[in-house]
Amino acid sequence: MKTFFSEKHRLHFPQAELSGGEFVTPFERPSRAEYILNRLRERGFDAPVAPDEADRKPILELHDAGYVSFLETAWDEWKAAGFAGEIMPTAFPARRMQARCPDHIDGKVGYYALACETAMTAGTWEAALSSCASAQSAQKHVASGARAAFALCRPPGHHAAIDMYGGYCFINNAAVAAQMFIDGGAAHVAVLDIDFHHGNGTQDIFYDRGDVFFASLHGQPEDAFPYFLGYSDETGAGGGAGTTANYPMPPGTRYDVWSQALDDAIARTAKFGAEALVISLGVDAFKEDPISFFKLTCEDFTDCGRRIGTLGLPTVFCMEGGYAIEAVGINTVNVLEGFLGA
Ligand code: 5XA
Ligand code: ZN
Repeated sequence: MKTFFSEKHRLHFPQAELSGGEFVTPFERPSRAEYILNRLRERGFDAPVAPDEADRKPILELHDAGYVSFLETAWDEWKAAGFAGEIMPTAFPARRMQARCPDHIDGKVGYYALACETAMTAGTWEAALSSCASAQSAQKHVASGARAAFALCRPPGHHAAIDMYGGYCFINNAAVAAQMFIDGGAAHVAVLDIDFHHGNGTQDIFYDRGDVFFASLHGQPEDAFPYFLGYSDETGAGGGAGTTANYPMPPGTRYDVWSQALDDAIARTAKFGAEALVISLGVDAFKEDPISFFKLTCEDFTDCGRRIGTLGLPTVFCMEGGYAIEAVGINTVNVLEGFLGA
């Protein structure tokens, strides 16, 4: 399986994340990619390939143009406003307030952010674009006949909604890959999100569409970020009624329960008639992840990959979360190896 990866991910490395009332070094950090690359090498995968330049067309098919332009110019506007630090939101359009985009960059940041932990810096936009480029090149590789490809995306993407960033995500890489399958002629595509956190952005993007099935296995919103989406009664709307499936699970969930949800999502993907599959590949369901509460083991990730592989679909894996830094490479590659062995 080919890996697509851009060194430009390093351009995004905020110094601070707001976590538990403190500023800490972000959990989502460049060294995550190094651990994954090392493990791929150790396990004999081919050296990663740099992606083609990002194509903005599918990005703009899914994301609001004002949002994309905000991401592109935010850093310059922030500096021009005289701010010395990294970009962080301070005010949000909360209940009974106006959801109108202000002119001042401080207000714009709150308008487009869905959470506070994700800082932006000078290189964030370029890194986000390069991350999406990896997903796009992986999709093109699979659309040209490869069984599967791995996009080692950083920053990740599944929280990025039509017009909101947060949860370390700016452009929804997995959604863009799915859209490219549709643009290439597929009538039905599935996005299966196995990251610990609900893929609120992907759900937002495809919620009223009947051509993309979205399933997410995640920490229940009562207890886990992003808190305000991901309940089991969110099942799609309008033309997309019935094409969203949420599997929220409680603290302490182990693989026996988690894998039942996975099997159900897999069965529904097959029933949907998906012609291609995009996996939002987060490995933060791992038992030692520092910001999550599921209890999957390293071996469970291999079995998870094997079960996904039984679908026999052309598959693009897009990297999402996973912060148990020593194990992030092992668990990621275990999914890929399990898939290949299916
Ligand atoms: O999948 N999403 C993540 O891993 C980000 C969680 C951010 C929590 N503040
Ligand atoms: Zn996550």
